[in-house]
Amino acid sequence: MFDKILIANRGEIALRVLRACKELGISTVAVHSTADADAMHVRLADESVCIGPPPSKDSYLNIPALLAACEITGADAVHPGYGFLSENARFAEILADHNLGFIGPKAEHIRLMGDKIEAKKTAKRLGIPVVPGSDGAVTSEADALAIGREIGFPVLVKAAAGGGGRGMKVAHTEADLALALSTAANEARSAFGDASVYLEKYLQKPRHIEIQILGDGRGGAIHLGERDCSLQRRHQKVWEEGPSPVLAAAARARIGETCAKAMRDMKYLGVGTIEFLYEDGEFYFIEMNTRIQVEHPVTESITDIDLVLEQIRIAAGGELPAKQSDIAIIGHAIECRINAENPQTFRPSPGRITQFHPPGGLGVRIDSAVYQGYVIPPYYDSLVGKLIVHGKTRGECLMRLRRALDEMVVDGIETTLPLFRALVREPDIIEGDYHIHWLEQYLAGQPPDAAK
Ligand code: MV4
Repeated sequence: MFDKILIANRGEIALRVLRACKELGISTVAVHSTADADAMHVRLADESVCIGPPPSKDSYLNIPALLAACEITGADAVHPGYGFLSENARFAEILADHNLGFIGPKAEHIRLMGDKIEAKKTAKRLGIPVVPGSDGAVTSEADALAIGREIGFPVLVKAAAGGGGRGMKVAHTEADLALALSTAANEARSAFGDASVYLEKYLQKPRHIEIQILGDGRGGAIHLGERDCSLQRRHQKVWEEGPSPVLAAAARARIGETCAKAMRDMKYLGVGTIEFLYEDGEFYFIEMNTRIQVEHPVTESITDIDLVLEQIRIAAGGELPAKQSDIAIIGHAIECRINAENPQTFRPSPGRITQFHPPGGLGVRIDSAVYQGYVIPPYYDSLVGKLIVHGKTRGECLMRLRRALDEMVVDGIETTLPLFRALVREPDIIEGDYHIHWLEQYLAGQPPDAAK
């Protein structure tokens, strides 16, 4: 096991990692920018090192400064959290070159899944269902037209180097295809320096359902069920829940086992998430994330497995926490991402939190690094905290969530709490009847399309 872990992150995820380290008896090193000197992760860690000025590229993304911090403190491993360097294959390799552990997957798997075309080819080869489309990049308009006719319109042109929805264009008919191709390629070139695009059948009203997996790097892997993350705004998840309101146990076992088998075949190491679009009872692979995700507490709540702690154990060469047959889905969990933003315009609202009262009670968890008097700096993401509620049933979970949201106080800044207080009272949300476009339609003041 590691003796001392450097946490290359900030905010609630830095605290989350710290908690797992404490339970494992591992010493912790916090790193921080000059803007984060008063941050909670700095206070709670055993040691801390200032690694640079506020901009992320000069601090939390500054690899030489992080290596120096490891050297100074004698840390023997780095936990990257999410975002920042968590999916940087080069960083994982550099750490290995310096005899430092990286708490994450093998560098080759990070690199593979970072390339959307290669990821899709790999998924297909491993038996994971993918969206019908081109085999790799499309190189001419004529090829694209032939593929479009084969899979049927509408089609979606996606950037190979994309992700997070950037560089995507829908072609509703054959007549739209040429413009969609050139626009997507141009956007991809300027955004990523890579103009390669590929084609997929456009799914009109799918849900976003992702499978959590855990691999030991030696050919053992299990799945921990799914999270439904369909409620998003501008490709930012807002509300995540598990199990999905639309997935039966048999369907979960089937897609879960397909994912676990694929991870066994590739000897995947650590935690990972396989993202799917789900429409008319079918799963279609879109991406794989090779990091711990923001919404991991949903899965922790319904499986009673500490994903961050297990991530650390596995990175140190340990065993998986359970056999697949020992994993059970217990009740229902919902996570709300509470951001420091105007609840209508979503404009960031940094500043001092004058009053802070987190809700409590049975089934209520808050993952947050803020405190009363804390000043949210303007340089980083606007997450104030995550409210995660668990119940025996979805109904009980919603009941507790409504109560917890009403009880929570965050004053001095604007937050998205009012949005969640409205959402938990929306009939479609109560029914679980939503899809990936539901939230944007709702926020635009349109009655959202029915899910089916
Ligand atoms: C799609 C799609 C429809 N059809 N692919 C958006 C981000 C990227 N990760 C995948 N995305 C999509 N891919 C096909 N073939 C619709 C989306 C999409 C989306 C996906 C998940 C969650 C929210 C979304 C919002 C808009 C579009």
